[in-house]
Amino acid sequence: MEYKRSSALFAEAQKVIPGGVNSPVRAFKGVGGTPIFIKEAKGAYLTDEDGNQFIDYINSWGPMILGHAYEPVVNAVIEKTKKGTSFGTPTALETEIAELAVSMVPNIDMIRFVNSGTEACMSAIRLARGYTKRDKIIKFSGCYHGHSDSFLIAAGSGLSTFGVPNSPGVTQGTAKDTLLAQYNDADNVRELFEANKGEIAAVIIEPVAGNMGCVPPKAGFLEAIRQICTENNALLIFDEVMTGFRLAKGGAQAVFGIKADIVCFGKVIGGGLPVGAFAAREEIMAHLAPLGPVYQAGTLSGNPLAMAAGYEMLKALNNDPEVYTRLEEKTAYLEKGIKEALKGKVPFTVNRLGSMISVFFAENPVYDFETAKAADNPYFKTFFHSLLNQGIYIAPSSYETWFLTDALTYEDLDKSIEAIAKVEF
Ligand code: KE4
Repeated sequence: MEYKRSSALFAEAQKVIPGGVNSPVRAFKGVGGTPIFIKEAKGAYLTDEDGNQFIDYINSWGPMILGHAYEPVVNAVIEKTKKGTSFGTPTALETEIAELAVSMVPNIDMIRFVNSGTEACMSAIRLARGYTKRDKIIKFSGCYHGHSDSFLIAAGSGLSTFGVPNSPGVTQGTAKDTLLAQYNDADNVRELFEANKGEIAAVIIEPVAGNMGCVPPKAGFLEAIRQICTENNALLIFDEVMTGFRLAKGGAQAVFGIKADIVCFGKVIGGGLPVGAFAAREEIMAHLAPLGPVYQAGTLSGNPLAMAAGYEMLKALNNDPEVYTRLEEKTAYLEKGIKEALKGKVPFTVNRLGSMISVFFAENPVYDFETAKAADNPYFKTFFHSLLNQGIYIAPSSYETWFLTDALTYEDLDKSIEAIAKVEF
């Protein structure tokens, strides 16, 4: 494949945009080479500026669960645009999408819309801190909740239970209130609560991790975290920016039958436009301004275009619950094909839950950040570029999950499996 146009565009972009991208993972730093510039997309397919076509397994990092340029979303946004794009006032559509989301997701009474997953998670921990009047939070190594300061934290050294900044610009003052735990290790969470009695406001978790590659929870892990939070009067925050409306209509809460106290959304809920949200039972949400003292705001929160896109997306998913069965079957088919294609060639393991799937080039099972790190190796780079050159676009990092779209046909899946079988390591 030729990437001449993308290369030229990348050179231009780097002169005026840091790294040539508006979000770091797009720069292909994890795999090397030049990022491809996409010109247009439809259904399961991307077309880049050189006219190359790709089967898309990223789908804008999750939102395009029904395929790119999904007609009802496109038409709704066009019609809405003609009536004005933003008013900074309440609109009826915000109530309609809020009512629909509340009807689809268990255990929430109210929802507040924002413009990104970062904003949703940042606001959720502020709400949890305001509600519990405690300062500390627990997050898990390898989980990502957006780029607000409290989350850009690495594990502290040795026995220290509090975190250290993992980005310049994050202060020690912020880092000391974020504790790091190992994913799938409930005892580690218990130890942190023991060492910080009465000080922890919340545990925030990706119920199925997707930012160290796809790492599902071990049996009983989420139940244990739920119980520990309840015993310690701390809130359990499910970051469902990836899993929300993807794993099921009701997201991970519905899949695992676990009640979180606050749930964060992004990606699918916006149908491809900038939308995040956080939701909880009324007793918690009543603490939010203007009702309560916990401040949170946004000029374009709930704007008409994003709400139009999100509403059409949620309506489509709500009216066709079979979509989740189709996605389960397609992703299981792909998983089987990947295993057959790679068997005996390289050390690998595949993690999957629903339509989230990752291939790790590691001998052993991957169940947390430490074991995921073992898979960040040259095999992945070879795999990525070989597939790209065969017209298959997967995430340009072994720390990302693939997101399937229902627009994929079994012919697309077979083509993808054949391409995987042709990779030469
Ligand atoms: P945004 O602020 O990027 O909309 O959402 C942050 C976020 C929060 N929580 C989870 C579980 C997430 O996966 C994300 C964002 N995911 C990344 C993919 N690893 C988005 C891609 C990017 O950073 O460009």
